[in-house]
Amino acid sequence: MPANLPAEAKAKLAKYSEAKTIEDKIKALEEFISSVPKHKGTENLMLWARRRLAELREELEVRKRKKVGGGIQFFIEKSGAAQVLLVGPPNTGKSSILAKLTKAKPEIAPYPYTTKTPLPGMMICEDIQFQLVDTPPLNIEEPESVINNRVAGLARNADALILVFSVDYPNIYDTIRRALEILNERGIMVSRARGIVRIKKSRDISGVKVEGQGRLIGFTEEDLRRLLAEYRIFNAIVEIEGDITLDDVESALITNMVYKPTIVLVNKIDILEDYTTLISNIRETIPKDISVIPVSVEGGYNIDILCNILFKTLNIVRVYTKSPNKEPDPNPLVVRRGATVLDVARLIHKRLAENFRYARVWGRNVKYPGQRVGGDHVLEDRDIVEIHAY
Ligand SMILES: Nc1nc2c(ncn2[C@@H]2O[C@H](COP(=O)(O)OP(=O)(O)OP(=O)(O)O)[C@@H](O)[C@H]2O)c(=O)[nH]1
Ligand SMILES: [Mg+2]
Repeated sequence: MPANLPAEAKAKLAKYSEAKTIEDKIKALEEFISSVPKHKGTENLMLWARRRLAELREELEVRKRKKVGGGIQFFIEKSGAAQVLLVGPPNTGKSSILAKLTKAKPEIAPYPYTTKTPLPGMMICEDIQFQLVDTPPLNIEEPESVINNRVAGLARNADALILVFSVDYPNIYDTIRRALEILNERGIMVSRARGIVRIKKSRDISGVKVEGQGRLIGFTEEDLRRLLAEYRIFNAIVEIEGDITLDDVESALITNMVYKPTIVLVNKIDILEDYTTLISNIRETIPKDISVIPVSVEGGYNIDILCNILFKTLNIVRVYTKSPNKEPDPNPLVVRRGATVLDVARLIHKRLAENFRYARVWGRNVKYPGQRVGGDHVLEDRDIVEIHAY
């Protein structure tokens, strides 16, 4: 249901997203809340606004405490090809996974709420590394718990999520549903649903540019520009995937929903004689685009396939660059699937892309090794590229 916000509320929301300090954000959000008419169409919006306000107030508290000393660090700087967050209810084996796949030494214990702060470790997958981050558990019993906001905050910054559940939960289906709800209510989407909208405000471009392979359903780019202008957004890239309506764009603007590629691990299957029915029932209850993998960390079952699954879920490929008459660089560039030769040139240097002439490619998508290709040639995993420029 569309929110149909009055102009005043839209202006306040713009003020909120432009605010630089937490104090200014809190003030703008308070004003926004009081300017929104209360009806069915604004229910979700109000839920989001109140929750965001609570998060901001909490953040302000934490900062104040930090100045005094102490305070917990709830942000993990990214490293490696992607940051992948281990998320789930208590005692499901998140820390055990981190310990198994990386050199990190988290605390592991047979009781819930062992992990108190996030902890990173590097997981080696062939010639690249993913940063795995262990997190404190989601509180399923008390969805409004502060810890859920913090974990969602970490998830917002991550590139992908591994949701970890365990077969020793009495009602695993309900637990999974509630965990997904906790994330969704905090703006983290784990499924692509119909389509995705990402709005990137940028001063570097002028005007509103639509990118991606999605389709605008029932509206034009001009309608989109008009809507963004109402929110005082004049320079932005709007990335769309799948089928997008104008309502989807407005929800993305208002609630700041983000999509995170996600896989679900169902751990401790060593306890069960037969897990096939359980796994297929779980697959039935969650969105189809999420892989559900039965694992046993302690038994070492299905742990070795995680690299491969992460690769697919993150939708990335490795590309090795080389100079003429030299061996390829052993360290690959990691790019999104569908990236072209020109995208890779741009990654290396802006000027290399501007002065691009042609490239030679060795790999799967060429007719013979070292084939000459243009800038729009799409690269495959493990391709070797030699770029020639003026
Ligand atoms: N049977 C069995 N037990 C496991 C497996 N993986 C982990 N465990 C046990 O489950 C308990 C909890 O493991 P942790 O790794 O601490 O779980 P966690 O999800 O990090 O727990 P919190 O930090 O409290 O959220 C420990 O006693 C582990 O030894 C497994 O594959 N099978
Ligand atoms: Mg733990």
